[in-house]
Amino acid sequence: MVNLQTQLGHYHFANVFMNASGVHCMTTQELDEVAASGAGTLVTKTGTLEARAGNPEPRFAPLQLGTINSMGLPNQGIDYYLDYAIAFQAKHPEQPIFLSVAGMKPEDFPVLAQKIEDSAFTGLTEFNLSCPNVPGKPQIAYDFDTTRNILQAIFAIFTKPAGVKLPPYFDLAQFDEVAAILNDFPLQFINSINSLGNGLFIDPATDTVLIKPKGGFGGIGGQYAKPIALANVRAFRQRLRPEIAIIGTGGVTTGRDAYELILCGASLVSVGSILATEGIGVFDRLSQELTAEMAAKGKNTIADFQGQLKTL
Ligand code: RRO
Repeated sequence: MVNLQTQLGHYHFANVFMNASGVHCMTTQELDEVAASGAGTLVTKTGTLEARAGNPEPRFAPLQLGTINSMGLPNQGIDYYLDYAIAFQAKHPEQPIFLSVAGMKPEDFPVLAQKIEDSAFTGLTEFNLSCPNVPGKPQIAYDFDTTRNILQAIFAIFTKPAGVKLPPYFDLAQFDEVAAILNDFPLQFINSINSLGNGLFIDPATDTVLIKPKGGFGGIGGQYAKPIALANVRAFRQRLRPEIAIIGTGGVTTGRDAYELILCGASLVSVGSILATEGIGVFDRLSQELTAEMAAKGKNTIADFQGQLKTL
């Protein structure tokens, strides 16, 4: 019998699938809908110290093979998501969830960390180092010195299970350098990858861009991202300490896509674009498809094939 159970550190999940932060997780209603779906866990929209309205609309568009977004970190603020997570864990002690947070400046990260440290939250915290869409704010994790400094500031005070959301990298030297930084900290996980930052799509009928912020530049997700996601998960699995688990994110549209991310080393699989375009029923479809793929390959558990990509 195939089962989709997985674990990350000492946390157990009934199913490998979850939403990607940003999709279907802005409000308590959306979060409750993910919780009630076929997903194994959920993550909140990335919360900042203060609530934010985000960028002007239109700021999201579906594409033929994915999505483009420049939301600009709209969110209800850390207190809203922390309150939700603490209330959720009281109701569902067996279902650990993820809280995503980000600073608008490096000094915000230890403030966020202290708030979570001092709270009753017992789940996992994802520090988002890779938002591509706030005008004037570069993606933190492309700046390796700042990344190290932020992790130092976080782990000087933070003792709860934590991970980082990373942008896609494209050069093997970058994987070496980033993994060396990450291996110096007591991370439970990384989440790889965020959207492909600053892509551009043009409407052929009108010769205009599809979204308003930043002249049309936005993060690309969906099938465009899958090969990059596979490579990032694989490259980090080969370089990170084995205790640092990987949440694989990027382009998962079918159960086979999830199977491939797990082959590359993912312990959990999150879905963004396909959740945004297909809706909450996607979790049941993906679970059925992954179960069928595993059965066809003679794999009963995630551990039976996790990280076991074959090379030539
Ligand atoms: O809100 C966003 O514009 C956004 C964020 Br914080 C992120 O991490 N990734 C993304 O594609 N959009």
